[in-house]
Amino acid sequence: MTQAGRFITVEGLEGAGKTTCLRAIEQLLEAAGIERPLFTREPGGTPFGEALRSTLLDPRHRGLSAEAEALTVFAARAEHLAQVIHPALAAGCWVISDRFTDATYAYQGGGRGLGDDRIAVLEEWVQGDFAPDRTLLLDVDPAVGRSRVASRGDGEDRFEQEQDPFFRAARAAYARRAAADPERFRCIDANRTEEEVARQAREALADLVSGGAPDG
Ligand code: Z5A
Repeated sequence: MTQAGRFITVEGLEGAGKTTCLRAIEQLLEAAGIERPLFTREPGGTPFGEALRSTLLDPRHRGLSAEAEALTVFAARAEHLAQVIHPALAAGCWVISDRFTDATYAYQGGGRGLGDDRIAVLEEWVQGDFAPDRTLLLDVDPAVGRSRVASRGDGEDRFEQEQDPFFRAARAAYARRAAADPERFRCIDANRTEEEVARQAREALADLVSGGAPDG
């Protein structure tokens, strides 16, 4: 059997409910008979990327420059693309990534104030014109997202220690990305219940899934 692989990304602020959304996507793909989907994440997805992730999230690196952050996420991404994403798509698998390059535009571009231009240079260098087929943006009020994460009680990583202006700027940068590319983005109101977020996620992928079942 053959199937065309698709590259789906899920984005949003902390506590937006990406995990819930990924579960809904997994169930949707299974119900549609789409075999061997690959779930991965950024930063991470490879041993090298996971090591960089630990470093990036480590609160001891408080004050790391925006430039160093951007270069690190793209180093992890280059390896992720080469070792995981491109091979899986070439094998006909769907790849679903918890965050990708839009997160760099949001957090380093918006949150850290690096702007879009230098990120665009790195994006072109690392990805060429490769981009997700669909991006689900879980839009949540930063205060709502933060209170959900706080109730998990598992300690704060270096990003979770940031203050409201950082998250508001990241949210605004995500919104600009979505407005600039409505073909690729689907915006989900992530302030709603988990069930409602899952419903919106299924709806946002329905067209791709109906065209992506095995054809052999
Ligand atoms: N980062 C970056 O700066 N640049 C980049 O290029 C990339 C990443 C790729 C790690 O990402 C950090 O990396 C990230 C940006 C940076 N930091 N921040 N912020 P991450 O995705 O691993 O970290 P995260 O966003 O902090 O993940 P998270 O807190 O786990 O968020 P989530 O996956 O969206 O949330 P969740 O685990 O699904 O839900 C959190 C809790 O809320 C949980 O108890 C749920 O049961 C609850 N929840 C979820 N949905 C709902 C609803 N709808 N109602 C009520 N309660 C809910």
